[in-house]
Amino acid sequence: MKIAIMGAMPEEIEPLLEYFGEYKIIDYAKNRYYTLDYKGHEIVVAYSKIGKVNATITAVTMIEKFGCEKLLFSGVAGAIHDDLNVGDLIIATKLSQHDLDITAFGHPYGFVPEGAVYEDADRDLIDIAKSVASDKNIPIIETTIATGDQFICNQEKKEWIKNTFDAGALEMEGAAVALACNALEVPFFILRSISDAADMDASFSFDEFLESSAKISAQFIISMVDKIVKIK
Ligand code: OS5
Repeated sequence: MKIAIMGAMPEEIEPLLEYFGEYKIIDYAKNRYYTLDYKGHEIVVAYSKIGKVNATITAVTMIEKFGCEKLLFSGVAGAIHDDLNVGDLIIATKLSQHDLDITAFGHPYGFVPEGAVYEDADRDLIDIAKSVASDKNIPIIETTIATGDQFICNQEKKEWIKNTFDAGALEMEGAAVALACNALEVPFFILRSISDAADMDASFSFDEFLESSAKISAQFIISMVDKIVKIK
């Protein structure tokens, strides 16, 4: 089993590399890929750099060049739901691109012809996450994630995303990873820990909590990998 674990920023994968310890480095297409053996399974770790296009390049590279058969994303997100707090873990059930707009042609936001407004995450990986959460007594929230090439730090914009996509959290890469993985028929899972509330204080909260929230997400991903390699 070859498993991809990706983040968008260095801080999102550093706790993983620290935990796994020994790795080889392969530089490809202006990105660095860390390959390692874990309990007899191959793992490829990388951060994509920020945004949907970078995330797509990395996800496709991990699948097509490195042959990864499952992809796990670990990182941070802005909260939409008022009951989410910094450090809370959310898992995406489905994802949508909130900045995709050809509504001028009568289509809904997030939709292009031959596509869909939402991309579903893999049910089996979600079930593994739920079983890890239950084993370890860690609360996780299943929700829709909205993705766009914008750092959201505005209450009005956040409300619009909430009302248009019924999303509980937002970020800048997940739906791109989802689209790439579903197109290539590779099961994927998106985990995020809340770093901010996507409001006027978001950039300050993000700077303060990026590292700690990224660590919370990475620790959960490691437990999931342990469960995945036990099943296989
Ligand atoms: O990857 C981006 C999306 N992430 C999730 C997220 C988010 N997305 C949208 N809106 C929000 N309110 C969100 N909260 C969490 C996080 C990340 C956001 S973009 C942050 C950019 C911060 C930064 N800019 N420069 N540096 C850091 C330093 C630097 C310099 C050179 C190379 C790398 C980093």
